[in-house]
Amino acid sequence: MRQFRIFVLICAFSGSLLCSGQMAPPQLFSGMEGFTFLSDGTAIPIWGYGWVADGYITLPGPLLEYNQNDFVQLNFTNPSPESHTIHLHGLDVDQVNDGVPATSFYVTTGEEATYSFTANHPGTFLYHCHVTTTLHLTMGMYGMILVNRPDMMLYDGGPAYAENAPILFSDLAIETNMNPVQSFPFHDIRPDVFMVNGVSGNQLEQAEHIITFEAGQPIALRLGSMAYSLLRLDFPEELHATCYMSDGRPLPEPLEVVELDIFPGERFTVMIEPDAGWDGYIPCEFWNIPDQQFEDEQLIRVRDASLDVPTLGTNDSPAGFPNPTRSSITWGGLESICVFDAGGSMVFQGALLQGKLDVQSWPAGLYTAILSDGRRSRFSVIH
Ligand SMILES: [Cu+2]
Repeated sequence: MRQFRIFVLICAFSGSLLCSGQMAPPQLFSGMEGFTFLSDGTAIPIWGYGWVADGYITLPGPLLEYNQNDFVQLNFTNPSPESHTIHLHGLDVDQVNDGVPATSFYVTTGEEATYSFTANHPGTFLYHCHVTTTLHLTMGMYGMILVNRPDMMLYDGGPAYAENAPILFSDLAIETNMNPVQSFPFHDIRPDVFMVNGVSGNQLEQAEHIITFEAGQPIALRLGSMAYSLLRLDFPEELHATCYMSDGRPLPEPLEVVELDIFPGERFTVMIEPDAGWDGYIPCEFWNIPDQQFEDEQLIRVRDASLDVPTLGTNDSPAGFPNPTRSSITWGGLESICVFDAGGSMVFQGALLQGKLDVQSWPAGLYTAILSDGRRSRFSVIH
């Protein structure tokens, strides 16, 4: 009887391991059939990374977060028609796990791979595909990596923060994304879309892109650039901005910052502790590097969470009806969408007739609709 009880306990324990996901760690995939929407609603083709469990790619790719000293096994699968890699930009990894194909390996179509490393240093890092790099970058194959400390200090002996705000700058050239045929020298691209966390213009006024704070609670801005442009940030004095880290290492001395230049591939950690009641913007200028010309400005809004201010959009994903469906699904008030199947392939892009999408001839399965304002809605087709 005693032995039987022990056996039951072991089963219950291993069951909880399975349930907590430890037996199946999250897996990234690469896709070449994605879309992103510009602030004017134009759909632009992208390539990129996404979680296998989600089934769609995003711009930028998913934020990867680890704790200092984690032994990371980043699982990656490539169902797309071309080879890709994950270059772990700025992390201290060995050569074979670095994702530079000539010195490590390509992940070819249909292959799976695992990148392994120990996250020794807390800080802000990046990842991107390193295959025909300029082309795969401008198509959208990049994301941010944060290595945090569980005690919420930036680094051993550093200041404590209440929250991370990941901010990834990037840009793209519409012509290249519309017709992605070949790589090109870095200085030859002339981007015409300038983005913060994958969006621009009034998309940055959506609730999910506004940095909210509680008075007295410092926020760690995790700044990184995958842009071809030079970034020039202006920190209003009410933010009390101090730079503590550069490229994943502490600065010898913290620096109060008013203006900060960020070159391609650089990362900075800037702490802000805004004045109570503040609601304003961090202006971010994009400058063309070869000819030193001003290109564009994006505004990151920072707002006291206690202010009752209306904002554009929400994180709420509108539910289609009926769901699951056999014949059609309707979203009230929507005009156009992109839909992806569970394998990450785009199966529909275009206008809806009175919010209605006919799915009668579609294979049964789980689908993700991406709405023109960037929100997502999932539904199932059954037969
Ligand atoms: Cu690639």
